[in-house]
Amino acid sequence: MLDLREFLTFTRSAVDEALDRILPSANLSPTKLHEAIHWSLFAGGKRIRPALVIATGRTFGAVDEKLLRTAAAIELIHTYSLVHDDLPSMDDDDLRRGRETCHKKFGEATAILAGDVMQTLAFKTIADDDSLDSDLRARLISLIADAAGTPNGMVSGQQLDLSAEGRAISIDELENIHCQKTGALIVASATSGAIIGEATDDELASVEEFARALGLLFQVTDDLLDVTQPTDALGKTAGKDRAAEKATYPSLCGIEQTKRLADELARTANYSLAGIDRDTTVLRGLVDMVATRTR
Ligand code: GRG
Repeated sequence: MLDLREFLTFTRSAVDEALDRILPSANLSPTKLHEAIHWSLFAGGKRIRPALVIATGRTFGAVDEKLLRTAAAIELIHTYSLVHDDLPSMDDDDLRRGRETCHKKFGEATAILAGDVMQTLAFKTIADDDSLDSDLRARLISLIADAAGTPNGMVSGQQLDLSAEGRAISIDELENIHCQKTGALIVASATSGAIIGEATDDELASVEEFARALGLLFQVTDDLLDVTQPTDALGKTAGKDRAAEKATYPSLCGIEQTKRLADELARTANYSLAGIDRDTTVLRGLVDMVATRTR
């Protein structure tokens, strides 16, 4: 297995190449729409979800050729969710991935449409992926649609989050919001890779357990970064949660307790990998990277 930094450099450029092949050119009419999509996608996102698809797939012996389009499809869904999340009717943010948000640059209507295209293109990408047999494509589309939508996916998590604004919520409620809003797509990334790699049902159960802990760890570290890092380092507006009086792990249980929770989630994620009799070095590296990230 490659060293983690090499692995992340490779996945970033391979996924960017795949996205470039999948996307309509930015010069194609209507250019405003296509430019908005390119603006949002090629803006220096961390590409954690595609890295997870590829790392998990390789763990179970899948070749990159079979993983890359699904990895790119999940990045398309993730980026659409960020574009819509930044809209004035949702989080109303001006800065994303270190540059102007899509609606600030291209206007609100185009940002909505750019998000719509990224979502539909994601599912078309998997439907058209002739490196995978058709049953597998249908299984991936169903799995990813559940994770991106409702009743327990990203969109329902976003609705729960919006509905919780301005009122007190419990830790359990917060965990439920995050498992849906952020966790579901992270779990789908790992399980997609495992399914493409033909993992057994037992292995799949361990991957799900691993990714559930990783997804929550990702959100807990996001909450910590919001209060500990400046806007420049994050590439998005820092301190937004506090300004919006949003419930977060630090606001509900304090910074030190939140750090302990992050340690515990990292241990749970690594412990879940112990149930998989494969080389899980890169997956462990990803846990460490999420636990210690600074943006
Ligand atoms: C609008 C349908 C809809 C859903 C939005 C994901 C989401 C749901 C909202 C984002 C709000 C947010 C800041 C959540 C915290 C965790 C998170 C998803 C951070 C952004 O993901 P990164 O850090 O971003 O992987 P990059 O830019 O690196 O890809």
